[in-house]
Amino acid sequence: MAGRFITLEGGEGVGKTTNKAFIEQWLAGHDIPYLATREPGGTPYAEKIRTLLLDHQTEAVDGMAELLLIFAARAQHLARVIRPALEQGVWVLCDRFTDATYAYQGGGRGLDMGQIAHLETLVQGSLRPDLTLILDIEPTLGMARANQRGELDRFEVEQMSFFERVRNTYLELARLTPARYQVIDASQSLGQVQQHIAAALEPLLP
Ligand code: T5A
Repeated sequence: MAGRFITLEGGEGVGKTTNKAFIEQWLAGHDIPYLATREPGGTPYAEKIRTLLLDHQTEAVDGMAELLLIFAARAQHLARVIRPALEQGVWVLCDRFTDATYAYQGGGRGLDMGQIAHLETLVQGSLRPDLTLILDIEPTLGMARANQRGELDRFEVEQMSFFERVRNTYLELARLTPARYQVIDASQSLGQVQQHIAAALEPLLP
């Protein structure tokens, strides 16, 4: 049986990294073979593209160049890591995936959603996550949390209006396809957030 594909999404500082560790514990506790990975990145080659994407650059980066790099990294990640794992029955937990591209490049940068959808089909075929957890928080609160962690990357230095558009795009994606998404209020205590995450995961159990 194919593994299940779970993605974690949300704006900056919503707690994806923190809750990814919780989901890993949950999967291990249910004896589910799993692989935890992230985007952009997930393979040595794709991680090099991640570095390029997140590092501050001396020249302005064209939105289309950024978009194509993200999908180039994703193609590598899918071919080398995600598809082989799912085919072997291993569950894949991925910190960000294509919903982040809709939210950041589409919503945030204002790139054409139709072009993103075209690239999604080109790179993924019909593969979509089985479950996408969107950790939702007011961008000001998320950025306050992100700021505590130290130096900000090339995305984190954007204006607050950028992060508002990112958030609204995530919420719109969830509204359009409610069966695949669970929106979780990430301003709650970590314990409450994790209760909601566990409840969202339960229906995936065999
Ligand atoms: N990107 C990515 C695109 O533009 N397009 C794409 O297609 C893709 C895939 C890197 C960047 O790439 C962009 C978007 C991103 O800007 P990333 O590494 O996932 O992606 O970047 P971040 O969102 O910055 O992820 P982080 O790991 O930096 O933040 P997290 O994981 O959301 O937050 P986390 O877990 O580190 O928590 C932040 C702080 O808050 C606390 C934690 O302890 C921590 O200190 N915290 C809480 N505090 C109180 N209550 C809670 N409920 C808390 N949850 C966490």
